Amino acid sequence: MAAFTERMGCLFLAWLALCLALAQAVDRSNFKTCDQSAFCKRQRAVQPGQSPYRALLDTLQLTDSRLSLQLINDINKVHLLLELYGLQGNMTRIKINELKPLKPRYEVPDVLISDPPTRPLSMVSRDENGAVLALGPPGQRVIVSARPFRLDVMEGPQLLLSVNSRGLLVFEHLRERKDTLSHKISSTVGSMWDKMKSIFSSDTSKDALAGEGAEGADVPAKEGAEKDGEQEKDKDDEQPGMWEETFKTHTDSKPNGPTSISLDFSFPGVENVYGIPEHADNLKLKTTDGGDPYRLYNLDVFQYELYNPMALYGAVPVMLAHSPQRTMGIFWLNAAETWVDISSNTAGKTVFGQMLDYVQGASETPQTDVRWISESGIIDVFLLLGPRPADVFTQYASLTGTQALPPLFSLAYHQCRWNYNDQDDVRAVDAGFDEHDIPYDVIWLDIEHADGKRYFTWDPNKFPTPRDMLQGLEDKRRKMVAIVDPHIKVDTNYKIHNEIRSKNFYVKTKDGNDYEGWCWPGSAGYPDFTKPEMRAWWASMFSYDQYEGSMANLYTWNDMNEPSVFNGPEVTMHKDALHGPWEHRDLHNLYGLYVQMATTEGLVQRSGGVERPFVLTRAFFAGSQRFGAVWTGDNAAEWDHLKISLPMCLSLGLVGISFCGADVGGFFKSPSTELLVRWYQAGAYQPFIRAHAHLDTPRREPWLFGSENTALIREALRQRYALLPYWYTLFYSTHLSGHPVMRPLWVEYPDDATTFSMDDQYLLGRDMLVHPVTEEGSRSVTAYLPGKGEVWYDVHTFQKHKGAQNLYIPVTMSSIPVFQRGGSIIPRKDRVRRSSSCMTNDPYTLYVALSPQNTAEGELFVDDGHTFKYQTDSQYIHRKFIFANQSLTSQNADPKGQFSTPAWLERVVILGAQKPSAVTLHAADGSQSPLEFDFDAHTAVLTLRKPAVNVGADWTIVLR
Ligand code: NBV
Repeated sequence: MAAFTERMGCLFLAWLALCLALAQAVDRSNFKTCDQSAFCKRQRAVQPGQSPYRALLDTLQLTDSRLSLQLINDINKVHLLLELYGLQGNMTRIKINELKPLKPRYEVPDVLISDPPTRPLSMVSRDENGAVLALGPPGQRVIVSARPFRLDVMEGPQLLLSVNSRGLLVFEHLRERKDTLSHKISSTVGSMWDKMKSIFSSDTSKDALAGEGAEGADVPAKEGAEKDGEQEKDKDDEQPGMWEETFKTHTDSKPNGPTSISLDFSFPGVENVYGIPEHADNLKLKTTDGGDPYRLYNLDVFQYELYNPMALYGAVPVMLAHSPQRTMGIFWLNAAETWVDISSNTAGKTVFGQMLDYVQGASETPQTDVRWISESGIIDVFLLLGPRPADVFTQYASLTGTQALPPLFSLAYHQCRWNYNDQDDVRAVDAGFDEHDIPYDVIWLDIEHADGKRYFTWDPNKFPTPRDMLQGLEDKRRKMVAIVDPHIKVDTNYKIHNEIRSKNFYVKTKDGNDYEGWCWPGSAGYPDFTKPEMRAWWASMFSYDQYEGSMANLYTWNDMNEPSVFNGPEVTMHKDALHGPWEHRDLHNLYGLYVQMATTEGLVQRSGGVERPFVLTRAFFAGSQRFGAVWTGDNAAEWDHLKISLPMCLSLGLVGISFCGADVGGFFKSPSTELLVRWYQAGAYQPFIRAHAHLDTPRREPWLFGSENTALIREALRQRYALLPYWYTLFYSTHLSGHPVMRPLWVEYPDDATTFSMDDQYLLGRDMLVHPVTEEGSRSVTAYLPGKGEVWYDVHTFQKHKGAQNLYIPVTMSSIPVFQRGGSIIPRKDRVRRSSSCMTNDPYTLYVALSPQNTAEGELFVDDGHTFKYQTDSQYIHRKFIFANQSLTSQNADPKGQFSTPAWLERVVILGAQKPSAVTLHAADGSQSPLEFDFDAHTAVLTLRKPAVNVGADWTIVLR
């Protein structure tokens, strides 16, 4: 039997390999459109303006920070419970659930870092039409309208946003299945659906509304379903796809029937919305009229296509709405399959059309309307009321936490491919970097390193002595990352499988058996990571005595954690699979987060809680930022894929996940040399930089493309390494604040409309602007330097340019257009070595870029780079540098910091300077000494030599 299964597995994998080889692009037919997803289709068929929901004002209760109120659906008489909470930090939370659900509905655990602190609400007025509540911040109110139910959030006279103003609140209540037989018939006769739809669509439902509790109708408030409602419910029950749904060869049994929810939000004055990753699309979200909504459903999409709203590996249900006046956000806390529709009254209008409207005085206020649809769970939504982009980041971070502070090495360069074949290969590649004088920190092992895809083990022939291999890397102060996927080979000789099975930790089928699917190892079980006991056990598997061959410099990569199930519906897990009492349907988008959470915990625990972990994940959800890095999955070696890596990572940064990168070089196919070089250059300025390639592609280590190209790649990586102090300081600040490391320009220039749809350039922090070359054969790029009255310095030539302007930049193959903002100070380590940890005690250079007012400011964060001691023992240095009145001062930005370093300041480079007659260093002990300097009149660069002060000390340098 085992042999038979094994053979079937091999056949399946052979078939899969063939498909992989033949396939060119995504096979869209493997993935559902909204029309093919019964709940999405049902919900989308509901037209605006016909809301059956009415607030029952006599049920309104207000206790300090919580408003509760029942809503009734006047068609089916089902009662909902609305709760509205005022939250500290200018947020409001709205929860809607059934008042009396037949059984509990799923509420997402483990994503919020704590119960959000509330703030008092107060009643301003109420009458029979509604109520007005004060939310706390001056002039902020929420107007509750009863008939039909809607909410409007106002600030003074300004309407910030409306909820259910288009009447798209739909809450499919749990129900008993009435007539199994008739349902079966109706669900198999697909064409009947069209007839049903025409009966239900506009006219009938309008009549129903008019007759039974639409505006003006006098319907008594009663709890639960009533008799009239029962009839309506029966009609509902007849819709296909409610109790069972088939897609391709897969049938989804739906023992709970229809459970989907939907709600609309309108943003008057807003034309730009962003976020809801992961999609391979532009940064600024598009309207979805006439196409599919953006889909959030973690999926392993083979050879994904660009510029469309199809789901990808991760999902963060957070959207930002931005106008020059205000930035706000919506956080839809639901882990089920979700679709987001976007429409706008200005979309599609040409600039000329808009101008014409303006001239004719006919322009209506622009408005963006969005509608969220999820398959199950409850409505639990946070309104992040801004008003500035920075406020929205702080608000969201206060709910889901901030980016974990990465170990410093993980911000350096990673070398990966599927696969490095054996220990000799690893040794040779590692040596190659030294031979070619290219810095690198981490070499990666993909699935072939494990013994028959049994993770936590090593192939005994290819990797017989993993500790020797790891020690070899350690000797060079380098690391390794090995893959640990969550599909576990069903094999009674495999310890991990046996333990999971005996502890009953596998996800179950709807019938209560261990769920099995096909994946790399053949038949595989999927651990139920939603169980805390399972996660604790998984974490314990990373301890050095359990994970044989592992050492402290081995870190982890979690792939395929959507989860990917080759023979499952849409290449993922069956929705009716069970995690304890919950269906996979309820929590699908959370699975990947839990895998990374448990793995991270394992890496922390193995060091007794001392060392910071590094775990890369492919699937993610809101809150995943707390557990490590993400990458954009299986891209391709094409110019468009290089281009899309910018908006994909920018979108993630906007919703808290800053540690993002794309496979450098492209995963599928082979890059041209030009593309590879450009990708290294772009990757050097993205948060996570890892080269990676598919098993079938030719080798592409950086020295395989001729010495000229090796030199170009070396130079790009050297720029990365020199800037590591800036990257690290930025990550520290993101770790504290939740502000993205990689930022769209509009985040810093919120009222500059030129920046709103830009996604071919971005900022790192506030102070560095990057416009990578992403076009084949480029001779030039045009970068937009923002900020009227600001200046920007080219970091390579030190040439000064005024903002705001479109700057034409001629480029050669060595160009990476990067600019430093006048007014900033950026720390660098200009002596690059073979790995970041070899540079730990190296001296710093400060690049002081003067503003037109001759001022500048910057920061530096230093700690040991790898432990939690910065948190537990205040082992850090946090400096603030200020240039003003011709003096550069280093101050302690945080007196709690206790760390010390031998690293000193070897140079200060002042851009946009004038020649001083003398330069004096004033040290903390009161001593003064003259400093040598050079002044280049042509570039206006003043270089101060060897201040030789400790980087953690107080000092001032005075120019005269
Ligand atoms: O483990 C093999 C690959 C991996 O290299 C890649 O980075 C992942 O995104 N993995 C997907 C599985 C198969 C890809 C065709």
